[in-house]
Amino acid sequence: GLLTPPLEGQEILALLDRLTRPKDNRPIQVVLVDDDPALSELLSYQFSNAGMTPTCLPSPQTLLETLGSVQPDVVVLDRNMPRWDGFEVAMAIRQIPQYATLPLVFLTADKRPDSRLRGLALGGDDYLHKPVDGAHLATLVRARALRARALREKIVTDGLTGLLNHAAIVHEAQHQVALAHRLKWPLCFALVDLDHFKSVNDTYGHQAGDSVLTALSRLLRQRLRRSDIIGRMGGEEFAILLVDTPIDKGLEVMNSIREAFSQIKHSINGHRFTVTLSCGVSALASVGHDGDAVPSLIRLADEALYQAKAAGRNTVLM
Ligand code: GH3
Ligand code: MG
Ligand code: MG
Ligand code: MG
Repeated sequence: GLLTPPLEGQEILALLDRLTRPKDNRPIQVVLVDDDPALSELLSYQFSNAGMTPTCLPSPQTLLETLGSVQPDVVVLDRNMPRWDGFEVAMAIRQIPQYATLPLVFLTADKRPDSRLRGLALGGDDYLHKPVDGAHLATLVRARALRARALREKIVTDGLTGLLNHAAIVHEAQHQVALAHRLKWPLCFALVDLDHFKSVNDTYGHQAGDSVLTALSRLLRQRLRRSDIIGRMGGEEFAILLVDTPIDKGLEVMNSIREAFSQIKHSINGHRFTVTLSCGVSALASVGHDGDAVPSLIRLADEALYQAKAAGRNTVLM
């Protein structure tokens, strides 16, 4: 927190843009690493013409930082660069778990068959020779990008509700905490747990229970802002990151959701019934700037949730 420099205006706008824009509409980001400036310029032009956003690096020196800031969909990598071997770069990238599924395309003048095999064995998804047909490369990059996005989407999504899964919400929480510190935004974390959900399953069946879970996920999506982040922690427990939200506002929002949910008449397999939820809310402001902010946020919200249950359920507490 204190060690990071304040953001410049442009940087803030870029962050806000990334936060608020629907993820699927993000143009495909291609990072091209090649020491040949003429080739980079040509390919860059072709990627742009195909509606993608290229970033060219003349050497892999700053590639890791670029991966972090650009979040590319595909990396196109030269093999022979002064002082660098593209194969070693690929190995280094593949050792980072977060980049295990990042498509890597080798584009090289090295036509030896054993080089091709090594490139593919090291985790390259394709091995193309120079000179390359621009339309071929652009089409291949787009297809790989879309497939990688679909895969990543699946990895972070809860199958029943379509919300973020546990790992993804914790990951997002870390990101949002860092952002909130830098932008000096308030941030709330809410844990929601359905009341007496076991008896819903026992009385009306597991399928009815599932449909209550999807009803809650729909309500959360309707009631929260697009910039808020919603996940299913597991079972009948949900987590929400209320971005740029002070605690009084967070309590108000969660209370209106609690109220609206309790009004829903579930009608499943001929049964009609209502279900309530309890909610615990914590605020970043009461956690401080140490590295353990996310576990603290979760623990405080969980304690508040426990109090809400003890207070008779159908309750929101901080
Ligand atoms: P409390 O008000 O104290 O939270 O009581 P509860 O019954 O909701 O809590 P408990 O932890 O005893 O039971 C949670 C139930 O949630 C048990 C489990 O069968 C059910 N559950 C968890 N995941 C799913 C799911 O994906 N689908 C369905 N239908 N039920 C689930
Ligand atoms: Mg080269
Ligand atoms: Mg529970
Ligand atoms: Mg419960």
